[in-house]
Amino acid sequence: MMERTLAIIKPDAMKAGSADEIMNLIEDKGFTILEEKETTLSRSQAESFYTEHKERTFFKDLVNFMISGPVTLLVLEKDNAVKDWRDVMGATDPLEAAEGTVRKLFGASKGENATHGSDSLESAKREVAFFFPRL
Ligand code: 3AN
Repeated sequence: MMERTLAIIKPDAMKAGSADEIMNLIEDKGFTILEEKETTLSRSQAESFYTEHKERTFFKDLVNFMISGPVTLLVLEKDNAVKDWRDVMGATDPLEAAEGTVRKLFGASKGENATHGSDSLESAKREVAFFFPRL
């Protein structure tokens, strides 16, 4: 089924100058980049985007990291996009991510792990609408 998912190139990968390389990899894997927007998230935007994690111990660190610099928001489209983008990203912890995955290539730690991807079709719908209400 044709799906859309939200990807975020996080501040660590932006700072490292890896955004273009990551977008090339995304296209090489067969995704169409429907939307691309560089922005710096406000604290309230980051808190409401990650609201499902607000009871987790790392919530404050996560929000502080996500607002620490520019990010690139991407809407990706492809057959089976949600799961396929999670597979291309690799495990949350770059140390556990498979060879060739984005987090293995560009991530440093569980927090600074280069990219975000929606974890279900439902989340994808919410997350795409959160940043791109027109879609
Ligand atoms: P994923 O993004 O792979 O679905 P989750 O849902 O476990 O991972 O975590 C949500 C976000 O919180 C991730 N993007 C990750 O970078 C961050 N995170 C997870 N665990 C930690 C941690 N121990 N310390 C800091 N940030 C974390």
